[in-house]
Parts: sequence; C-alpha cells; structure tokens
Amino acid sequence: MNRRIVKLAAVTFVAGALALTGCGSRAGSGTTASSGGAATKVAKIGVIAPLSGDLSALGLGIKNSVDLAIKQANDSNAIPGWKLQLQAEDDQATPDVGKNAATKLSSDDQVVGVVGTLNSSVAQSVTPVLQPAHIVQISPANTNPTLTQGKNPASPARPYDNYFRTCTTDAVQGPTAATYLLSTGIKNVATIHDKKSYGQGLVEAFTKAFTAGGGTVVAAQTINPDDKDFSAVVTNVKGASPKAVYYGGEYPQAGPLSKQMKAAGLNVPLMGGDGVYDPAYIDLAGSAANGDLATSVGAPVETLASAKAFVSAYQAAGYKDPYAAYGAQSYDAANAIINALKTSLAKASDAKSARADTVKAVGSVSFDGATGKIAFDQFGDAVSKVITVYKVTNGKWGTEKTLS
Ligand code: ABU
Repeated sequence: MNRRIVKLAAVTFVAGALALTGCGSRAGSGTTASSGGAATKVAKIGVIAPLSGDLSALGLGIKNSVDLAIKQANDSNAIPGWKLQLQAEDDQATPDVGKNAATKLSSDDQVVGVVGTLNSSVAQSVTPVLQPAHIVQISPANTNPTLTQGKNPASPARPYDNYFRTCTTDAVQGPTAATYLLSTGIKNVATIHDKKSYGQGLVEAFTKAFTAGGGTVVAAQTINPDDKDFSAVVTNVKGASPKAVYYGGEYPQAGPLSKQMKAAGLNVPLMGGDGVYDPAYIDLAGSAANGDLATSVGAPVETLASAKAFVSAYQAAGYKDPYAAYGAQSYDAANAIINALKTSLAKASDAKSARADTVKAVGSVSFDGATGKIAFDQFGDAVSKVITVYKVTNGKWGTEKTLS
C-alpha cells in the first residue's frame, strides 16, 4: 500500500466511525452532533427584525424572546430527535434589507419558520419571499390590516397562507384611540403620519372612526421618516388649533415631534399607536412627553398572570435588553411554531420537507400563551384583540385602560 492509499483508508475509517456514532455535523442534511449516540436533527427558527438602528430596542426584545422559547423547548426535549436553533437576521427596519434576509433564510434548508417582522412595510417585502418556500411567518408586531385581509376591507381576502400574527391590528387600534380621545372630550385633532404602511394605515383607521364618532380632523399632515426638523409641519398644525395630535409612525420621529410641538407652543397631547409605546419615546421627547398617549397591542405584560413565567424566565436568562413592547407576543409566536413543529417534524426526515406541514399546523394551534389564548382565524390574525391605552405621567408610561 502506498502512502496515498493508507491516508485514504484512514480518512474512510474515521468518517465511517463518525457516521456510526452519530458524531460530526452534516448541516446540509440537518443532522448535528449528539453526545448520546443517536443523531439529532436540526431545525431552525429565523427571526427577521431590526437588530441595529433606532428601532433595535423593539427588535432585540423580539430576538431574545424567541431565543428564550427555543432554549426552553430544547431543555425540555419538546421535539424528540430534533434540536432547534435560532437564526436571527437584522432587517434594519428597511424593506430591501428584510427581503435579503428572507432570501437568505429561505435558501437554508434547515429553516422551518420565521418570527418577524417588526415593521409592516418590511413584511410586505419579506412574506412574498417566504411564501413560495412554504416557510411559516408569524409577526408579533405588524399591525397593518392588509397583511392578512388584503387591500379591500369590504371584501377581505388573505394574501399569503404562510403569514400569521400574534398582535391585533390597526383596524382595532385606530378606532380604540379615536374612541378614547372622544371620551375625554377631545373633538378636534390634527393627524400626522410618516407615509409608511403602518403610519398611514393607522391614521386612516383612526380618522374613519374619529369622524364617524363626531370628531373633526382639523389638519392632516405628513413627515418624512428621515426628517429631524418638523417645524414646518408643527406650524401648519398649530394654526389649525387642534386639541390633540394623532401620530401614525414610530418613536424615533414621534419623540422629537412631541418635543418640537411643545417648544413651539402647541401644548396638546400627542397620541400614537404601538410604534410609539416604548421608553425610548420618553427619552427622545423629554419632559414634553408628559400627558402624551399611546395605544399598544395586548394587556400590560407585567400585570398578566399568564405572562408571569415568561417575565421571570426572561429576567433569569439575563438578556441585556428588555423584552420591550413585543417580547411576550414574540415568545408566543415562537411557541406557536414550536407547537406546530411537534406535529410536522414528528415523521419528517429533514427540516425542509416539514415546511408546508408546519404552515398547516400553525393554522390549527390553540394554547395558553404568555399574552393569553393563542390561536389564529381564517386570515391568520390573532383571535385576541386586546389593546391598552397608555399615558406618560412623571416621565413614565402608565396604564389608562385595557380593552378587549
Ligand atoms: N405596529 C407598529 C410598528 C410595526 C408596524 O409597522 O406595524
């Protein structure tokens, strides 16, 4: 035997031994190392969210909460023969970056589901990529109604069978804000939005309900999300003498807008939706935030008996960032996928072949999650429609009322 043949024989022997003991890693086939001898297959749950940039306070809470659900599932051997892995991708709150993240996850045969996105506008680019790959997507935060109901609310039609969400939508959130303001005697408001899918849709839903309830929109303005100086818009709005400003968009713009409104003498509350409900809003607005309002999805997590275990496990895990506005919804979204995988992976030889069955199984999940009952209707919308109104008092968000 020459030296080359001896080397080949040695390599063949080692490879054979590794295969017999189940050691080694074959990422393409979904098999990974196992210390116990039996091979363990890998299925990945992706996250697509803003992990950097000014919305990362929300995105990191989403990522960590999914990570927690995955670790708990692995620790309890929730899916015998399989280990779950997190594959988190940063969408930078930007549709094109989100689309690339979705393409990357779709081409990974081990990916069976995705939690995300935060932004409705990013979902509009991500879902069309995940759908043909039969990868289930559950958003904890997208509130634009068209993602599940299509563009015509009078004739709802589900655009993507793989898309679900654990939060309620702006079809509930906008009218809740309108009813709240009217109930406090505010009949004249100005609206401002950031021209993004979420902001514009939220203001439209608010306006319809507010005017139907007897209110008047005395000014309707828009901003650009990249703007820092809102003085022209503030001047226009101030001239219309509103009793409140209803804002459609997120806290990076809403905080400075509130500050600039009050500095210009427009001393009326700014009210926004869930995109505004974060401590970062108060940091940005400073003392001008006092009296401002926001609605957000679900009940306050800290007050929910159903969320106690999530909150203490999150704290015990030692994540650097708070779970933030969508942590509990993200944890529930990940557990909805994990529940589905218990069925879809049971007889699957590899993760990719279980994708379509996972989509079907998510449609039938029903369990008690951190935020309450987790199940989806025929459009993929959460059956829970809970919304809470929050108000800033003494530099902190406090609960006004929770409605379901
Ligand atoms: N729901 C608020 C922020 C995310 C979105 O664009 O829907």
